[in-house]
Amino acid sequence: MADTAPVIGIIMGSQSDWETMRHAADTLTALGIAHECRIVSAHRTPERLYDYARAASGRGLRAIIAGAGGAAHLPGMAASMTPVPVLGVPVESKALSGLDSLLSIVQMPGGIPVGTFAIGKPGAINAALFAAAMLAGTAPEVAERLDRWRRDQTDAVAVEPA
Ligand code: RP5
Repeated sequence: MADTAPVIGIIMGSQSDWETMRHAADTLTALGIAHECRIVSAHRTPERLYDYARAASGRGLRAIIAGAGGAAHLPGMAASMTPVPVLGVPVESKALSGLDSLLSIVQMPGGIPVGTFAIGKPGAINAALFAAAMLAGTAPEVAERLDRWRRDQTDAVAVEPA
């Protein structure tokens, strides 16, 4: 997979977001989907964000998973500069437990959509699964791996509590 061009970009506002966003990366790895991970901050590295978003479509990215916390403008800013669908993951913040991140990402004014997921690890996992589902329509091998992932999840649920 290392030799395959990434089709999903995972971006995050800070190194401190990696603890959350690595779950998106792990999920894509489990599904055999080529991806890349980058630290791209809307306010600390705005030119890096501009360059990343502007190049995304031409580089073949099919979705961008963007995680940020606090005044989390990364997903919306990225979405404003690319036609590639952006899936936003609100990272749990220290001050407000991620409610600030969630509202910053979900409350986009009409016109520039950002698909918004749950706060923290569940959101990172689900953003990756959603990206996989987006690819599955044109990639039968991804559809098959996603089906298997869901079957395995179902099989792992015990009938009785231990
Ligand atoms: C945001 O500020 C990042 O997405 C991160 O969640 C938050 C805190 O960043 P650090 O101060 O930990 O670098 O831009």
